[in-house]
Amino acid sequence: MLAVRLRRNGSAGAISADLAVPRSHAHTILAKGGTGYKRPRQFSGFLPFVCEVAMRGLLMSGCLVAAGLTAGMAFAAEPAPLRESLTLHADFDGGFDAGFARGDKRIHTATTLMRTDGQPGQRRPEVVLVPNGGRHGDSLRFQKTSPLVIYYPAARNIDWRPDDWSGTLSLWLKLSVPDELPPDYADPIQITDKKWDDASFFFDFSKDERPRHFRFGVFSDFKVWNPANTPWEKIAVKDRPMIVHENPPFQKTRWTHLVATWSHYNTGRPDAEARMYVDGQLHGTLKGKQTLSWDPDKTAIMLGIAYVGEFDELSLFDRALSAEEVRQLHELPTGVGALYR
Ligand SMILES: [Ca+2]
Repeated sequence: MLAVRLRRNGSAGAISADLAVPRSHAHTILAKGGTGYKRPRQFSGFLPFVCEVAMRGLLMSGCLVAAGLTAGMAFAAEPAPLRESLTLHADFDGGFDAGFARGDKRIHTATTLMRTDGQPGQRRPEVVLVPNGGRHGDSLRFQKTSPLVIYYPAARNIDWRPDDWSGTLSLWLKLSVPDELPPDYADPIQITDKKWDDASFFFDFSKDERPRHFRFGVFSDFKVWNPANTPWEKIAVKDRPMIVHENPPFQKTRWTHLVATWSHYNTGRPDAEARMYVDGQLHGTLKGKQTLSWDPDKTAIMLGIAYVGEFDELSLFDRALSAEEVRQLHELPTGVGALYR
């Protein structure tokens, strides 16, 4: 019969409580008044005193337990710090392997996009580190394209879940799109266990438009997003599962920050949502049910597919960061490495 409602007040995290009790007990408990607590009424005499003490002890115990439970729930609802949500970070400072990884931190190379012969090691000779050329520290430079594929295994490096899956992808690029980028589609990153249009995420550059569009593609299982098997060219642009930037700000002389978040994937519900942020600002949103069925052991975080340009600060998180957190990420003075070193 005791109801306790607790609130977190302000940034100091102070707890306040409203107590509601049956009217018959109202005379025996501490009640909120003014800036503190006071007893509104008291009985006189020994028996009422004993009853009051007993009741106060009981109610205070109940209040403390309820306060602890409710406060615990309130704090549990707070997002985890960025460092606790990080699942992978590759800064390319002095090496190709990730600096932080919940899974395998080693970069791998395969001879095809299907990666059936992938092995640890960086075996694309035209992919080099640029000392002190990065957004922070060194960077990765794709000097020309190659049929070889470099990637990080996705298992545990992305917190993929078969139900209610959320996450964040963050990276920085630097390039002159008209002067450097090859004429075909170019994917600085693509994450899938199959192919680009079947349970896949990617950032890519379109090939036909001028200026070339930069896009965050979100492709559910092929049979989910394209059950009629409609040819890609016949799908209207507005119906394609992508967030598109038609005039992206890439330059040869400055780094551009790209972030994608996704939330409530693999629920079967329509409240799933993806967002793309460019240089810390929300650029677009893609709403609607998404189902990406992965075999985590076959999924790969592939870098630089048909891409030429620079790349730095690859980060993945196990939840969808808020707009404010994306801004914080954008402004980290020495990069994501400072979160865990
Ligand atoms: Ca770096």
